[in-house]
Amino acid sequence: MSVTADTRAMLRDRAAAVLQGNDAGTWTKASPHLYPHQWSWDSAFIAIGWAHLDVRRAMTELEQLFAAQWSTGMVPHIVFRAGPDQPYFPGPEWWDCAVSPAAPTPPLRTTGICQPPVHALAVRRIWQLTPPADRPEIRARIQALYPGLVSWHRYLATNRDPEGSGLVTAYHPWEGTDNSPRWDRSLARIEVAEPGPYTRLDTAQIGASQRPTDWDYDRYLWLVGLLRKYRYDDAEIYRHYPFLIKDVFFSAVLVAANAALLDLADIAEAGADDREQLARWLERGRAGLTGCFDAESGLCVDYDVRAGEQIRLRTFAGFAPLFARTADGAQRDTQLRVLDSADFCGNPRFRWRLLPSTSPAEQAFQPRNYWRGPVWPIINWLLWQSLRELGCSVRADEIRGDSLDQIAAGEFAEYFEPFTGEPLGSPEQSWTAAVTLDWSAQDLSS
Ligand code: 2M8
Repeated sequence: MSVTADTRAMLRDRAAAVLQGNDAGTWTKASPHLYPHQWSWDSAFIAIGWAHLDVRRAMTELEQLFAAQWSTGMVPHIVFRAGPDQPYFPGPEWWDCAVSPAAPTPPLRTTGICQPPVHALAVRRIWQLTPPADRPEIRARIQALYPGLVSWHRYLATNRDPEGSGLVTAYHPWEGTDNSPRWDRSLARIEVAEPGPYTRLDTAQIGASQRPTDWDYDRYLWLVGLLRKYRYDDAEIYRHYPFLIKDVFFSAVLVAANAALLDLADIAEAGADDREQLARWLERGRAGLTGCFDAESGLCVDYDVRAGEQIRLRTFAGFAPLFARTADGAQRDTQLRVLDSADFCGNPRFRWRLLPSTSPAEQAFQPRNYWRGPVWPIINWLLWQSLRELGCSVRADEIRGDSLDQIAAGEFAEYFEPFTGEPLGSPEQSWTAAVTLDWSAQDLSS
């Protein structure tokens, strides 16, 4: 059953109200209670949502985030902005980023890791949505932000890829998809994991069965302790640290983001050097992903640098070639077939034909647990964007329609149970509202 145009317009208004409710003026809380600070990739999606309401506010969101950029170019995964009345664990004291000379100076306080670089995609969307009268101002603001975006991509293409493989090395499960089973074996290999006493705040708000386990948290926090010990220095981390993963999803987002920066190069009046470098990173990223494509499963596989082994699991990340808008037609067709197989969107028991975070065919699949099974709207938004750019507009539009139906039934949840569509995690999650605004605009304009 599909919702009517009126219901869609109401959904759009409710999505706008969620963003406005989480708006802190110049930045937006990722969600009202569970995530009260500014998160990196959340902010990028949020900026896309704001662009439908106010392009200036959308730019401000990203400018605030980039104000906390490290001197290495890294955009930190959290900028701690909420006051002590809105606690979050682990907070800035746990990260103690002042140990790094690259961290921004107080009062700015951040974490010392990063998340997928969706930001350039957001800037391109903002520009597309900018009304003619606002173009001079927004163009100037994009020009001012562009060098920061290039230096962010440079950080990922160099410090996070000293091998020059085209693949970004993730340092921590918190670099995007927290308790994905992709990390299970690598986390299990960590020998000591005694981070010291701590109290989780997340499970006081959300049922523990929908969140990472204490076993996971022990390892997450232990790894933060090691990063702190190495003073967040990439070379030191590469020498000693136990968790280094070539993350195909992160790498695919970087490919798409490099393409977006190239699309913006004229608007930003980028120099020839930047353009050449972006094109080189883009090609290197594509080649890197091709190198981890597994023809048998039709999926891309992550790689554990320390263990020297591939991570063979069926998760959404395996569709990295689609997320990177692969130029290889045969690879694209294989991926589209696997995407709609019973292992993913085509599972006959699914309520909607959407991409789950983990395949129901995996032993590790848990339909109500965070990144181990549920459907995430932002992942389906990235897939929708890619499919459109790859010319698969019919399938893309189905994903958009099903996603909107799911959100209409489930009220801007953080993630959804794939068989029942039950809303899970945090309610009023900003990025769910933001992608709803972007998807709804397609209805209202058609
Ligand atoms: C989730 O992660 C945070 C830690 O960063 C948490 O569980 O406390 C993830 O879904 C992450 O990707 C997301 O950016 C963040 C805020 O929505 O929540």
